[in-house]
Amino acid sequence: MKLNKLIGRVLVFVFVLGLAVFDKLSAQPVPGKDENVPFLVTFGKEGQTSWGDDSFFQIFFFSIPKDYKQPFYIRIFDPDCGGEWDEIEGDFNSKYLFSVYGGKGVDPEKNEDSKGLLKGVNYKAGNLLASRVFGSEARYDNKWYTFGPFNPAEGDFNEKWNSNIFKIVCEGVSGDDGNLFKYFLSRDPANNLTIEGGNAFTFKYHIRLWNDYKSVSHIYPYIDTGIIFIKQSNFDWDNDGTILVVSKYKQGIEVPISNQDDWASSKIPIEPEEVNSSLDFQFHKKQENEGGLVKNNNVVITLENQRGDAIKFYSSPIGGVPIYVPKPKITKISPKK
Ligand SMILES: [Ca+2]
Ligand SMILES: [Ca+2]
Ligand SMILES: [Ca+2]
Ligand SMILES: [Ca+2]
Repeated sequence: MKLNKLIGRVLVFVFVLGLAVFDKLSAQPVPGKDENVPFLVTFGKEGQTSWGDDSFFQIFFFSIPKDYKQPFYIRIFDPDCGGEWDEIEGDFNSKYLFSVYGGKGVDPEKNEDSKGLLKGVNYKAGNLLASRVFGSEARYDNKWYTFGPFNPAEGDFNEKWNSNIFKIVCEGVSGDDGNLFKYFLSRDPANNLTIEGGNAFTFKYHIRLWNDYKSVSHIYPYIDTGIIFIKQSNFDWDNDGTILVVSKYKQGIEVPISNQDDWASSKIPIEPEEVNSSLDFQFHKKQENEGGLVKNNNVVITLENQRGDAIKFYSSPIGGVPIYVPKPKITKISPKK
């Protein structure tokens, strides 16, 4: 091989490696960078479900690779409900309990109840590591609050992913207002510094959509071995735009959307080529010529497989953002005689 050709190949390799590392490093904001979701949202339990939260709590999991042994932190942006970002009903009079869990019972692959999808089950199994109640507090308005330090060994170890799993629950314990916030899994208490190979996931996403026409939000469910179809369910979509499902195999399947305070569900077939990769659910806002901007739209989405098991969506898509690859047209060649 000629030297300049070799150098070229090495440069390409370094570039690709760099991209892979960058992808890993961008995994800890929640919502994730590729998701382009402005905020998570949880309402106080005296709120109306018609404002876009069906259950008044939400759960997130963090996975930390086994070989990361330093202390880590879970940071919350705008944990208060008041001042900037949050959604007021009457006056700001709501309180939210954020609690962090580790230890046995947390890993949802071993404890179904931990997913927090079924009514009346204990979704708080595990050891309570930290908690705090936030109301309307100027001190934490438009600012970060830090939980930790936590020891990665305090998590619930998952062999398949070779990672320690932690969980954070946000519950609207009183009031009726909407708390908008974000998380960051950090190796520093005062700055957002990523942990290589770390990721975050949930089974039920409570989010705010953008207040503009052009921004598209995404979620990236991971399609594990054995999945042949998935059922999507979305809540209180306010008839806002379209949800498209894209993969390397799907150019864009439109799925039914809910309107006000109701659920819409549908089944989406999975092709063998889509197993062990992520799908891209794209949330396109209703446009000006389609009836105008739907403002402050809070929505919930869940996914399950053909057996009724909930499907994870990761803040950083496993295997990267899927891109549709058009299939080459096959021309039949008649066999030679
Ligand atoms: Ca605020
Ligand atoms: Ca209120
Ligand atoms: Ca907030
Ligand atoms: Ca809504």
